[in-house]
Amino acid sequence: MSALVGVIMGSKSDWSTMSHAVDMLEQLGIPHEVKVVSAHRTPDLLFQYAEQAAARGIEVIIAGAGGAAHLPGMCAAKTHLPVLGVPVQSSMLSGVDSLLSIVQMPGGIPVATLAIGKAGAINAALLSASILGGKHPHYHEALQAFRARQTDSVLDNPDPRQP
Ligand code: RP5
Repeated sequence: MSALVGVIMGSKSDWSTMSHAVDMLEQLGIPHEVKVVSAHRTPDLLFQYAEQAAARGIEVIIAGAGGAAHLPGMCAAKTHLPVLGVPVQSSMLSGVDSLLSIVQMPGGIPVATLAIGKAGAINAALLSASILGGKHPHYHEALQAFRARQTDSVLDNPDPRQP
């Protein structure tokens, strides 16, 4: 099946964060593609990617970036698809710069902004399943199964001294 979720990031250095989104998409069985697309270094590629994504069958875009993180916002400006922004933890400002760059979109062009770093990447994949599940119910089922396993893992081992 062709990709339903496009995972893009500003640099290969974002992969250690964004790989968590991809791992979760794989766990949920959601077809996806992964690519480095930089708002600053490859702006023409970003426009092309965002403009063509819907016609290629992509239904959700996850965009991760760090620092002056323009990628999710510029991507959202060029597509009607939902864009989920993941702020990558930067070395200088610990990702607060990334978070504010992504979350503070002006009214009119939304980016659904997740938490900084690994948690945000994982949750972007889970949110993709929520969005896709409206049209493809089996992704809602995969999401519910994941959440049931997560609940069981807490209930089955509630002693904090046990690993
Ligand atoms: C952003 O600049 C990327 O998303 C990355 O988080 C940050 C640093 O990129 P590199 O200098 O590591 O390539 O565009």
